[in-house]
Amino acid sequence: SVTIRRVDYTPPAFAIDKVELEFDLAPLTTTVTNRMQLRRAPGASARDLVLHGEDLELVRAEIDGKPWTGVQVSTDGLTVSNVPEQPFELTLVTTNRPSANTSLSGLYVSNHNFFTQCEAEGFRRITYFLDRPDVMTTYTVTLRASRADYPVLLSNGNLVETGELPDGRHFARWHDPFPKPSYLFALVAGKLVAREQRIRIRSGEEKLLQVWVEPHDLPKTEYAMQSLVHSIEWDEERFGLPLDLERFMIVAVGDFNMGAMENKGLNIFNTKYVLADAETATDIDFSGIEAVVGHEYFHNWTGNRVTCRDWFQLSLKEGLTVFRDQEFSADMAAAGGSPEAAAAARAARRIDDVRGLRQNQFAEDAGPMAHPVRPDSYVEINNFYTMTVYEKGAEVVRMYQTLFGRDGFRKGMDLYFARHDGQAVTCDDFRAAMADANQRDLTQFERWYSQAGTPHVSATAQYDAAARTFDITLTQGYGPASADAKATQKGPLLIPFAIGLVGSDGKDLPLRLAQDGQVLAEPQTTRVLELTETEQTFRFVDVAEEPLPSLLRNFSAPVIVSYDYTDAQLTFLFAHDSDPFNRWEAGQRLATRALLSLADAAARGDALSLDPEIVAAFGRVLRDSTLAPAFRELALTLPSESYLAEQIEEADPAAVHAARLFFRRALANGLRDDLMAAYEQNRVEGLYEPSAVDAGRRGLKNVALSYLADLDDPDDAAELARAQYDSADNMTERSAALVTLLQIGPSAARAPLDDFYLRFEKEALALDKWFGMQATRRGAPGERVLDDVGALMAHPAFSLKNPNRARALIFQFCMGNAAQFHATDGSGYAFWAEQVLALDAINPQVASRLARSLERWRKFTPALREKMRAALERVAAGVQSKDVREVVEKALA
Ligand code: DPP
Ligand code: ZN
Repeated sequence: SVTIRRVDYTPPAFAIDKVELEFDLAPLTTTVTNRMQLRRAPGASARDLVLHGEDLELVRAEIDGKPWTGVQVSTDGLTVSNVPEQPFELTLVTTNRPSANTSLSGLYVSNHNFFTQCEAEGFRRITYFLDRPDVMTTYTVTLRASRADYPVLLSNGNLVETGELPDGRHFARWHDPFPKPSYLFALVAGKLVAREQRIRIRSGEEKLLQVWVEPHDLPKTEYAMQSLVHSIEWDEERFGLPLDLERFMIVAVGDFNMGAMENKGLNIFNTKYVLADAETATDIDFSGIEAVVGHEYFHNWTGNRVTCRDWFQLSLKEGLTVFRDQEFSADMAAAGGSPEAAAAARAARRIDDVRGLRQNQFAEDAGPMAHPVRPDSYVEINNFYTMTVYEKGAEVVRMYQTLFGRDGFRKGMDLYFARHDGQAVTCDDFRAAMADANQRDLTQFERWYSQAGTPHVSATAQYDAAARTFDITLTQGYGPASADAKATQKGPLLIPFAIGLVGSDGKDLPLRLAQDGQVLAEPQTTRVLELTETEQTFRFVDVAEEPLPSLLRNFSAPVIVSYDYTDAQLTFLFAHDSDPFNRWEAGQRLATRALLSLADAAARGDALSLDPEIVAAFGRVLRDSTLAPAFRELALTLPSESYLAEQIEEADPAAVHAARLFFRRALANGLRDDLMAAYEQNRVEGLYEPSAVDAGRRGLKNVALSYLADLDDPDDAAELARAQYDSADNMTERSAALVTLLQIGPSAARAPLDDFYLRFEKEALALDKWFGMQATRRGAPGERVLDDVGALMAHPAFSLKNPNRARALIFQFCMGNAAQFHATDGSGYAFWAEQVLALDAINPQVASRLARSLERWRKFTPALREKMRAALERVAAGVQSKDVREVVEKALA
């Protein structure tokens, strides 16, 4: 395999002034006529033009209207020899085979309609091109197809012409006035209908918004449209960024590798992030739609108007756009509530985002695929659409805002667009805009982009009662990491470290920071310290009593913090910290510590026991009706088994499972009445609404139900769950009830499971849930959930070719059911190897995601490790794609 390196970047030798594409669409063979106006880049002297291309048949090549014979086709492209010195027109006619394209990259067919997916390198599967993001040009696209089969013909930009053709065919011509890289090209053709809405933006211009779906799905598009309208308003309000095209389209497709794609003016979405109604979608689905609609819309500026110079800069658009969608979701959740409710809603979003980051990105950063936010090399770029590029990248962007405030961040954004609109740029350009707009030297901050691994900060504190000073010493470094990751770790980072000091009454003490003999600024209760050295001591003065430090408030940097808290101190912070993130964090620290010691005892075969003080601490939060239900739900949710396994040197998933189950049972038995009360008090009456407040209440109620199902006698819970299933008028309640019944046991769940299937037989997204909940079922001791998974693979509704379905069953089992996947007989790993190889032949991108579920194999007990290695070696021996090969070879290295 060929490794591509960032240091080898060279600018393109040719520029494309404009391109005209004509498509004669037919499922078996589609013909593409590509007419490009080309010129040598200034200073370039290459005689040959080298274009990217894959799986294409070349029919004809012409230069300036004359046949050109100097063309050489290879497996990855086309070389056109001795091209003219002066600007010239190159015409290439090629064919491709959409219905045979199971990779879902390039032009493909899904349910008889045509779709494209071009990011990162799919455009080269449509025509020969300079398929790299720094080649931007304007596109005019003509689509021709049978009118009966493909009444709707869409591409980027504005519709300029439509008309009839002989033989029942018709055409549509689209022009996109904005120069764009090829990865943002899109076309859609088929039997689709649109929900439409016209809006007026601040300039007074009217815009047409459309959400295109299959006809039977039209009633499920209301929420996506509403989310789009909110996104457009929000980006104008918060960042002054308007919608720049006459129309903006979203199209839903059931076969899609990713969540969605931000093609200019024609976003293509996985149905999962468009279609929703109360009956088929959960609160989590609704909030996913809002976030992803926002995300793709926000790319219109951060990604499309200003794009990436090369794929190493992917986080330039992804980290920034994830940060923007997180802020959007938080603002939406907070809208309309009291200040307290708004703060609670924001905190809940922050906790959710950080939990995902710590569970998945921290593990990635500690494993064989660890890479910096701006990677230095890759074999297959599709493998680098990662948690690090997206989620850690978003944290890096958030740190600018933490350092400079909202206004300073906005100034940096304004300067970024003033400098770079219409360009393909780098992460350094973004950092320079932030630095210059805020008159700040951000040289050291560059290390956040270039160093892999999760930074560790350890804190120690010293109170001097006589001098009334409190010293906090912060030391930064990295934990164990792969050799490649270690090699990137060159020096200390600039870490914005937010801190508060909590007094014995539970209230924040005023903070007066002393530096160089000076007391800085007015007292405040949270201060962002700037840690820049490997070790640094900060002194607070006039501290009236010995405080308890509240560290890294609101998770002000993507780091692991250690501090020697006692259980009693954590319990105190869990009850009092004014920073809601850290209040939640104190409970998580308390639980994690107990869970890890329980896992240790379980691994040794010792008896398990839990301090009643810990149960009491959770009980107090559960009962505290001044806390938002969404917060209480998050506080009651224990760290996942996979997160806990990451914290252990040599993980034993069975022991972790036993520990977590024991902890849950202890809470259930200790808090039975409180859980029952939480269940009763948080029933939501009236019409279903996916609001943050209602969702929080349902969430708390359902987490209470799930604990009640872990009582020694789960009969009451079974009865509640069954009644909830039967009376549910929305998917959140219905699916939560069914998951709880599955947790109690297969016999309790059998009838509702059958009912669910019959009810939603024709609803693909709901059926995904049906597969998923069976794959993640806990299973009784000695029971093999894998046997169910095997049987479900033979179900007529199962298909490996549909990524959502494969993810619902196979990924959910391998990534969401740790104890069963890591069964000591190795059956989970054998199943994994078989499915990775089967998917590899169909869809390498999907296969490669599944392949990653074994990359932390070295962290497990020796017996499991050996079985995992054998499975990895089996895949390495049989793999075809470079996608999967890169993952397994890095894992085994
Ligand atoms: N469509 C993917 C995203 O928006 C890749 N750009 O993140
Ligand atoms: Zn994105």
